[in-house]
Amino acid sequence: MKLLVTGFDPFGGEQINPSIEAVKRLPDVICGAQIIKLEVPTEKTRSLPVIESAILEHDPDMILSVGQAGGRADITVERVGLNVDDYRIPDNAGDQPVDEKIVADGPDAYFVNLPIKKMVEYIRRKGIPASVSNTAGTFVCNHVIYGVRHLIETKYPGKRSGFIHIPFLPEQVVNKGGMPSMTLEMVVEALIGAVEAMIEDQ
Ligand code: PCA
Repeated sequence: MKLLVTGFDPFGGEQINPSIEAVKRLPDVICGAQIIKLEVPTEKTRSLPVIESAILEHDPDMILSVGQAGGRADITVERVGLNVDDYRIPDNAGDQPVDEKIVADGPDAYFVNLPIKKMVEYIRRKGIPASVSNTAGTFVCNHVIYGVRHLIETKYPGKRSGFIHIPFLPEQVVNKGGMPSMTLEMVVEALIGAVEAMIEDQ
């Protein structure tokens, strides 16, 4: 079995994005499954083509994308992607769509097709706080959740995809007045737990 796990480059004035830092530190094999790691630009236009090229190159069974959600206190496994781009800040290419559809004639939303409750349970079992999230926002992460699910529905049937948001790292919040954070070691452990749940569910 093959899993594609993606993280984003830094955005919004941050020097690092913990999502790609954590993804890079994952083992190459988890529970016998091959883990392919990919950095995705925090850009509306390039994010999905970069992921689709990796799907074509590697033919993964499942795709798990990871993104930073600054301000959240725990690991959140996302339930749904909405068919809307409504960016509160410009993306890394300077794009700032407002109330635009991602796919003109696509459904309003896609539920992710990964075992989200089991992923939360496996992360919690490692002693790491986690929960299901019912909104991924309307920025590039939501774009990727919706867009990858749409690719699967329309071009790559049988694959499964989903998304995990992670908090800031402690070093990112030193001057952010009480903003929650989580260490990179914990985030990496959490992602391993989530991947174990995905593999066992397959
Ligand atoms: N988080 C952003 C996009 C890239 C990332 O890591 C988001 O939540 O949309």
